[in-house]
Amino acid sequence: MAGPQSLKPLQLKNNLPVSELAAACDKYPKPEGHVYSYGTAGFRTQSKWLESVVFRVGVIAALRSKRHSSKFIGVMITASHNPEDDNGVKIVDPRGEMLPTDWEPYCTTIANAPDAASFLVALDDLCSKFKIDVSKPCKVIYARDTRPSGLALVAALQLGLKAIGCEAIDEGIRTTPQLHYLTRATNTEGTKDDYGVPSIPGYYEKLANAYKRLIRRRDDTPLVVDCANGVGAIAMKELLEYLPKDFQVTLANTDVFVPGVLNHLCGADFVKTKQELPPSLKGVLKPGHRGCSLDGDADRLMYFYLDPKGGFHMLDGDKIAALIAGYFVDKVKLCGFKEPPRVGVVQTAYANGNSTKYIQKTKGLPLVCVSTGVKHLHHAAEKFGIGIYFEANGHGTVLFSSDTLDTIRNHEPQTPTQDDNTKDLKALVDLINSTVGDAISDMLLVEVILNHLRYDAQAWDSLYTDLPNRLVKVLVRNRDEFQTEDAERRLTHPADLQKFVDSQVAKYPDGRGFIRPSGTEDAVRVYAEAASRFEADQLANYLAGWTYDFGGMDPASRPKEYLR
Ligand code: 16G
Ligand code: MG
Repeated sequence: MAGPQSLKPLQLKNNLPVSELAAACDKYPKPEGHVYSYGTAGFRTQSKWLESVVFRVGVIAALRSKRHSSKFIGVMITASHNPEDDNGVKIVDPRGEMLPTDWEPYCTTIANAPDAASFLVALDDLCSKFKIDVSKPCKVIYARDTRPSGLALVAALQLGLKAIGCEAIDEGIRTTPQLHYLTRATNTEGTKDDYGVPSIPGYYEKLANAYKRLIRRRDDTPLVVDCANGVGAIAMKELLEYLPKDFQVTLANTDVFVPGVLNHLCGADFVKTKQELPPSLKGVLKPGHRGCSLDGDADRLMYFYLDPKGGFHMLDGDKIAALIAGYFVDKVKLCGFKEPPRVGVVQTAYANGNSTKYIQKTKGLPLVCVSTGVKHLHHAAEKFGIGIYFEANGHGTVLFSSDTLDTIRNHEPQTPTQDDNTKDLKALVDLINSTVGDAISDMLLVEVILNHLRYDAQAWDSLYTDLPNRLVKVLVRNRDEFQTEDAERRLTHPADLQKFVDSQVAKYPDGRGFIRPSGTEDAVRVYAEAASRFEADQLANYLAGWTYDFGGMDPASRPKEYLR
């Protein structure tokens, strides 16, 4: 271990508090042989491997704050929908966005530095590369989800912040989107971009007041919310104190501090991957009710309902995007703007083919497809006046450009209809958490739209019919051997595998398929859709079988459901 003494010969270019950082680093030694990577969801792995990483993230976040004129940087400790024993950490930028990609490799290098000396050298490189003035003050705001490992990780984070002399606000147990909100609201307080009162009551009041301005007479159809036994349960209970008493809701899976139940057989990821009702909702969700599931950190949302025969129907991120997009395009028309903001939609390759068709052909909206991961969707959505982005897995939100916000603010309606709709649009801006996908804000938005359109779940579902699809996770020797282009819709390597995909897909009516390396797991994902359930499954299994073999795995151990 490198103690402060052994650091004497280090020649650093930046005036970092070397001895404080080195002493603190030695308290959280990096586990030998473990390799970390700052990916789509920050650092994420089993919680027992994370203390050294979270300590170092504290220091990086502080440096990012120095880089950003001492604005608050957010740090969220969560592993979202992953198992309870996992945890993770990610950095949130001043306006609530994700950390820019050019910092990611530096985070990875810093996390993997084997000892204090190399940790300091890596920090020094970061400071030089991004011209960080180390003498500036720094501020970090942080929160964690309900995972039991969160407390020890917070202690590691605090030591990192202390070692670099960072001012810090501990927000305790919060949803990921709440932390994004707090980061932006704290940084914009009292400015022309004021995002709201920078407190948790401020967050609930902003959402609840906007909801009250929007909602017309409510029908009596109850909503069942599956809180995944996670932090969303706490937030939902708190929010209900601010909502009108006639907001009929049943909260399910709210066992926040019972070990082992987080995301277990419930939550948005369970619903999306299994395409079935969480067993705990049997008998709770009745035909005609609406149900929705949050994930473990409440940034993803899935809706569903039972038909009169009890059949399960899922309304995923694509259905949510279609509902919101159709609603916004009509709303904007009704406001009577001289220069209406351009409404557009961003999806990924996973978007159901029929959702894409509905948005482009039926609603006539511009649509772009980008690589998986919120940062890609968010940036693409910023290019529209009103940019709606959703992943099929239920993560998404709506962004309003600053020009659009000015247009709405300065608009002078000429008729009572224009006036009503402009008021609605102003309230929608407040209802939506634009910093990041927010399951709770999205849920209120869906409830408002269904209320305005007088849709029940079935009417919403009938906007278009999902093409049957199948997602398969395939283990391979090395996922880096799989490289893609065209927003992950085509493989550049192995090129022969892409030729096979093309030849297979062509055989299926409405067939579509792609293969991409996962950004969060050591595996490759295979997606296929086709006109019938049987064909979608068959196409996915063919692609999986070939992926397995091209991935350097032993054909003799190929799972029997894969086809060749
Ligand atoms: C992360 C992403 C999510 C994406 C998923 C894909 C964020 C905040 N989350 O959870 O958007 O859908 O990764 O995982 O960006 P995969 O690369 O393993 O398929
Ligand atoms: Mg999540």
